[in-house]
Amino acid sequence: MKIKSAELALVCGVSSALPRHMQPEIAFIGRSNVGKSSMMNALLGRKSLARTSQTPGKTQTINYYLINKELFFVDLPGYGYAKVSQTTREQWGKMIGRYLKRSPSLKAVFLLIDIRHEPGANDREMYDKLIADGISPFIIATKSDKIPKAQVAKQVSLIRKTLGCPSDMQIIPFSSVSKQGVDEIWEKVEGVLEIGKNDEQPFCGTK
Ligand SMILES: Nc1nc2c(ncn2[C@@H]2O[C@H](COP(=O)(O)OP(=O)(O)O)[C@@H](O)[C@H]2O)c(=O)[nH]1
Ligand SMILES: [Mg+2]
Repeated sequence: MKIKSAELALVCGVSSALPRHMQPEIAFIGRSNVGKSSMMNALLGRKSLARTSQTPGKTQTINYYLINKELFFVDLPGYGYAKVSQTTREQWGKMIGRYLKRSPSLKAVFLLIDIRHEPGANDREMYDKLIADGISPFIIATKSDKIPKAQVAKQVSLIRKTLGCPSDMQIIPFSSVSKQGVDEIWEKVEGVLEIGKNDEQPFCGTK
């Protein structure tokens, strides 16, 4: 997809009502610091549309980026950041849960996992929650430039095994530095949009 425009169109707080619009939504979720903002910027070919940070746990809102006026990238708050209170963490959990259940235009979810590590309890919980909600996510193994190429397949297998993904669920190695995976992810997004085009009712392609 050629990016003609991309802008932060809406920011949704913990208690705000979820917006309703006609454009489909593609959501991105993952542990705080997993590389979500960097990935969105890499996908959009922008340096700093989605703010990246050295300080994890900064995004406490749901950010809607409108792309070419035709779809939204939805940046969900990063989970699993230790240095916030239990109450804040619960609020985030609820916010994410509410979004996943209620957003009528949600078409697909990308779940980001750091390729260097075995998925943690939070990642497994998120994966299980998505599956329980009837959403089969696309898994992105981020920061692939940080490990030797020869280890990529092994780490991908570890992610698959730890999360319990079915063998036909694709896990896409990605790096916002080398740009590995950018084309594959766009292919997935475009595929989902294509499937959704004929639906009267906005839906999640995998719901
Ligand atoms: N080497 C490398 N570093 C990355 C990559 N993606 C993100 N980072 C770094 O990881 C940190 C967190 O990235 P950010 O995109 O803000 O993560 P977010 O909290 O998930 O949105 C920043 O210091 C980024 O520069 C990547 O693909 N490769
Ligand atoms: Mg971020």
